[in-house]
Amino acid sequence: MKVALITGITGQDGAYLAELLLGKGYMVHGVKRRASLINTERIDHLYQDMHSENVRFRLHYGDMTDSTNLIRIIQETQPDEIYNLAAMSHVRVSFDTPEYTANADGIGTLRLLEALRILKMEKKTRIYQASTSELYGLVQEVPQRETTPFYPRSPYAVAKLYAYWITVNYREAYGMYACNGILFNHESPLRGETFVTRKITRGAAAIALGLQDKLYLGNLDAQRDWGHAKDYVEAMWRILQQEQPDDYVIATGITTTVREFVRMAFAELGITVSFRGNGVDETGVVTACSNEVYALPLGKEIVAIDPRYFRPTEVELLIGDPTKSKTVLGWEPAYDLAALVKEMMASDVALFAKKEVTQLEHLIG
Ligand code: NDP
Ligand code: GDR
Repeated sequence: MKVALITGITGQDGAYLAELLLGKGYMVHGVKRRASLINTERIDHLYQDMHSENVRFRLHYGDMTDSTNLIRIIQETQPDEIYNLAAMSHVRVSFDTPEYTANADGIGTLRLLEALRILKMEKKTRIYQASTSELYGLVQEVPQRETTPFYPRSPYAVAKLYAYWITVNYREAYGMYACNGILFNHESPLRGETFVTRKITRGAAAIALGLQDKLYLGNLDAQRDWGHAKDYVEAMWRILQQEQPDDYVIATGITTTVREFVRMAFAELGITVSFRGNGVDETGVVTACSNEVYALPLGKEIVAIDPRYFRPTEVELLIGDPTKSKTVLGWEPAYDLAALVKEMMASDVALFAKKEVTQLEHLIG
């Protein structure tokens, strides 16, 4: 039985990847931070009683800022594959917590790689590094591919740049099977509530159900290449199954504005949004509402700009070229953006209907 260790298992990707690997017969170990409240909702359905036989899913307390802890977990679990997904992953928040972000997202990767060397497991264990399209930052070339120069635009992206290169360096210096997946934005119903897609689907559901007045957003002009997390964790696994270690862009090749995502989300509910004005004065207005269930007053303003959500330096345009991953990995996404929006919208409407959601307006992101 193959053994995998996933850092960041309580996150969006960790949950989908754990499910995928369990389905493939792996023993899955996950690293989880201690929190004052239990935060395992995304993986609770995978839980197996530790006392029963043939348990294939286990969690270990750990943190990317704690070397000795990581060494011990790797020594105990002896993984064939490590998926390093743990990170302070919110770009705007990284401007508030730059030092911590560098430590967890940058040096954290080094800690894992060094742990493998210290334990003399550098030839046994394959390691996947969760690299990001944020590395491209300020546009140098579109579509962005494996050879496009990097120009990071946030403390998050700069930390991830270090992680990217230390992964390449350990591959070249020590012959480790260490790979970067340069993943473009990927979303799902499990996406954190402060990332823009989930914020929009959640906000649209709450507005339609009369639970929220307005949705406050930042830069509506930003363009992202959005895919579904379920498709992207499949690519992570494929990256570690190749004969030779390498780095791959994972993307759909299609880019869409935040504004268009807003339109698509509300359209799922039968609500037509039209935008007026430019820049900070831009607002969304309901001009028509074809669905009686969510009958909002005509002309009601439902989207407003709050400059708090602007970033000091923004990444305006991301569009990836997935040619290499399609040809070498045979990877093909099953979801398109329309199917993704549909699934996220349906999930958030159902959550609100079940009253499982509390308002989180104090969260900025
Ligand atoms: P999430 O924010 O949903 O999950 C991040 C995970 O990392 C959580 O399990 C979190 O734990 C954990 N974590 C954070 N800090 C630490 C730490 N110091 N020690 C241990 N664990 C920690 O991110 P995603 O699942 O969306 O992304 C997974 C990875 O992929 C991240 O590295 C992200 O930067 C990267 N990425 C994501 C993309 C995307 O579009 N989703 C695109 C490209 C790269 P907790 O639950 O306790 O907070
Ligand atoms: P991103 O994702 O920064 O691309 O990083 P996010 O969803 O946060 O932002 C996407 C774009 O939307 C704009 N935006 C807003 N963003 C947020 N969060 N909240 C808002 O109110 C808002 N209004 C407009 C942003 O300015 C941005 O341009 C994600 C993370 O998952 C990273 O970890 C990952 O590396 C990259 O995707 C690829």
